[in-house]
Parts: sequence; C-alpha cells; structure tokens
Amino acid sequence: MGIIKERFKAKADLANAEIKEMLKEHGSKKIGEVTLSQIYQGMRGITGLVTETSLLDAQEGIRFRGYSIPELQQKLATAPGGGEPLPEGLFYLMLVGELPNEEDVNHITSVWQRRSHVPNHVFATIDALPINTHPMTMFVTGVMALQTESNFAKEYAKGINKKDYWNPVYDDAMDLIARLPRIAAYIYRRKYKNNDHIQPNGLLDWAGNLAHMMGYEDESFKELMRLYMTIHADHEGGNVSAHTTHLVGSALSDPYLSYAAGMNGLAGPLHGLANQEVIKWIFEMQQELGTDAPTKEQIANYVQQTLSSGKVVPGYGHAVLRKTDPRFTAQMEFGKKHMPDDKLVNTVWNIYETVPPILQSLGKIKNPWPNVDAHSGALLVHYGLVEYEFYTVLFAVSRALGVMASLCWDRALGFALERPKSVTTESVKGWLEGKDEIWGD
Ligand code: HAX
Repeated sequence: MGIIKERFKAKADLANAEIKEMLKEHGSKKIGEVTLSQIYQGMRGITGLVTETSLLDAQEGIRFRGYSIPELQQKLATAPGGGEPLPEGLFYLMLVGELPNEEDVNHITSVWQRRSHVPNHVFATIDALPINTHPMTMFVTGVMALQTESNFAKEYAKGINKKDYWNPVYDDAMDLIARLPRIAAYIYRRKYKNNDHIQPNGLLDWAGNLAHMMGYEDESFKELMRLYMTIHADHEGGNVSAHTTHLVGSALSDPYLSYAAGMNGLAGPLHGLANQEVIKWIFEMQQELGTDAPTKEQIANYVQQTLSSGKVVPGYGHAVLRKTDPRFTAQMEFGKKHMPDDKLVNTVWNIYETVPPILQSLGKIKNPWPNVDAHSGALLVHYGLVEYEFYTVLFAVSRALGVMASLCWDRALGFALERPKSVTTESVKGWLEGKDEIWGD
C-alpha cells in the first residue's frame, strides 16, 4: 500500500470508530428544524450531510480542515522560488487531515505524474465533438470516456467486500486527478490553438504542468494556476458540484461517474459557469460604453441596466457567505502584486466598490458581496487567456481535489445511499389541514 493511502486508512479507521461511538450515544439528538420555506426555497440552512474536507463560515469564509486561505498561503509548500501554495499540499490536508511537510507534497506530485497517462480513446472521443461544443461539455465527455479505467467499477463487478470500497475509490481518485490537467489542456489546444498540442513536462508540479500544456510558460502564470487550483478546490459539501458528486457516489457510481455528474452542476451559470459570465458581462459593458476603463458612475448605470432587464450581476451574491469571499480577496492580492496597473483588473476593483451598495439597496439580496468568480477571469485575461468559455474547465480541474478527497472519506466511513424525503404541494396542503398521515416514507 502507498504511504499516503496507508495514512488515510489509519485516519479513516480512527474516525469510523469515533463516529460509531458518537452515534451510539447521541444519534437521536436533533440538529435543527426544517421550515416549509426551506423545502420550497433550495433547502438553504438545512444541515443534512457530512463533508470532512472543509467548512464554510458565513462571515469568515472557507476553512480547509480548520485552515483559512491566508494560513494555507503561509503554511503549505510552494514551488521552488514560488510564493503560492502547491495544490498537492491542500489535497493532502483535505485527505489526511494534517498539514503535509515538503516531502509529502513532493510525493503527491510524483504520484500524480506517474498516474497521469490518458488513453487515446479519450482524445478520440473529445475529437468526435464539433469544435463549437462548449469546453465544459468536452471536459465532462472526456471524463466519461475515461470511466473505462475505473478500478472501483471493475472491482465491484468482480464482487468486492463493502469494507474495501474505499480502496479502489482512492485509486480512482488519484488517477482521475492526475489525468485531468492533460484532458483540460487538450481541450484548450484543440478548441483555441488549432490542435497544436503540447506534451506534459514530467518535471513540473500538477498546476505548473497544466499551465505548460496549455501553452503558458510565464512563471507568474504558473503561480496563478497554483493559487487558482488551491482556492477553487472545495467549499464544504452543500454546493451543487460537491453535493452532486457525493449524491451520485452514494449510489456507488464510481468516482469518474460521480465527478462527471458534479461537474455538470458546476457548468451552471449560478455556480461555476459564473466565472465566464463575469468576463462576458464586463466585455459587453466595455463594448456598449466604448471604453476599456469605465468610470464607477458608468459601471453603476450598467449594473442598473442589468438588474432592470431581469438578469443577475454575475460574481456577486452567495447562498451561504455573507461577506466578501476570501477567495476573491486572495485573487485581489495576487493582482496587486503582479499586475497593479492592468485596466481590466482595475475595472474588477471598481466594480467591487460599486456593486455592493446597489445590490444592498434592493433590500432582497442576502449577500451583496463578490464571490470567487468575480475576480478570476480578469487575472487570466492579463496573461492572454481570453477564451472565457474555458474558465469553468479550470474551476472543474481544481474542484476535483475537494470532491475526490471527500468521496474517499464517504466510502471509508461507509456513508449510506442518500435519499431525502420529498413531498407534493397537495400533500403539504393536507398536512396544513392536519392530515399528517400523508407523510409516508
Ligand atoms: N444579482 C441580482 N440579483 C441577485 C443576485 C445578483 N448577483 N444575487 C441574488 N440575487 C437575487 C436572487 O436572484 C433572488 O431574487 P428573487 O427573490 O427575485 O428570486 C434574491 O436576490 C434573493 O437571493 P439570495 O437569497 O440573496 O441568493 P440565493 O441564495 O438565492 O442565490 C446565488 C445565490 C449565488 C445563486 C445568487 O447570489 C446569484 O445568482 N449570483 C450571481 C451568479 C453567481 O455569481 N454565481 C456564483 C456563486 C458562487 C459559486 O457557486 N461559484 O462557483
């Protein structure tokens, strides 16, 4: 057994015993109440699942195993001469539950390099799609084609003891993460660079190699990719991509199927696709106003126009957060360090000063502050990555770290098939009239 697999298994065994004990003693304790509004309005605030890898605080933002983003920037290993954390370190932290040392991080880099081979039929499947296919469709199609490689599916077909599910799921998780940069870069080069593909560089770290295969050799772009892959990885368990991966995995669909399902959710404009929508919205604003440096007053008018045409302002608002997203702040800091005079980046900062009071004045928006997607595109455009339809693919590569670490935990802890109760409005009316026998199971 590999060293990281062994450490994970030891941690999971301990956690399993602890949870069993906890449930024996406290299993019948109530954790909250559910209102009628909550079941009609997206289940906001209902505590309904366990995700070990990270926890979101509405005021503070995300913490990965207790560590905030600035703390991770201090504590995780960087590339030689670099300043941003290597996402390999975050993955180790989410999986094992402890901060890795530099050797652990290097070990994951080399494991992922070793496991990164993508079979040819995956590229052939992507090639079969018309060139105007959205990159997220190509990406999920590529992942589905890769499902032929699932260890879990093969072991299940042979007949595996349920105590051992975690083991091939772990291997699938590692293989899948290792292979995603190659698939993402292949799509990028196919769609936007005339099929001029770039071979992986076996000496580079996971995010650095992604940048290289996409054709971006600037060291500060590689640093951006390391930061980007770290901050987009996980946002506790209830968001659409994480929850979907967990839900589909609970049916014992293998990690490839579960991850592909989750990424179909990430491709929605209220979730991960918001990163492309932000840049599209800013480009449209620039075009309409005839300037690449709109004033705050011009921005305010454009925001009002967006709202009055019944659209959302992309990159603003959140279902859980109630403050500026620390993932936005981390990107802002990166912008201040690497490109303080970039016009588009400055426009993003001017939007940040303009939008919140306008959204607040509407009186209905619970969080007028920017989320992660409000900033990412402008940094990418700075380096020439202007093909904004591709942005959600980068998000998806990063999100694999969180959802795959969580899926390992789901199977190691033996989590059950997820199957909440649903009701009809007719049954709700009956319940309101006191006929509670309608709540069958
Ligand atoms: N612009 C305009 N209206 C907004 C808004 C925004 N940015 N954010 C929320 N609202 C509206 C909602 O549409 C809702 O309107 P109705 O009552 O008319 O339906 C009202 O304000 C209350 O919404 P809320 O309770 O504050 O927010 P929700 O939890 O329902 O939704 C969303 C959270 C993120 C979906 C929402 O804020 C939104 O649509 N934002 C823009 C899209 C976006 O940036 N998505 C990315 C979110 C982060 C993420 O997942 N990244 O991957």
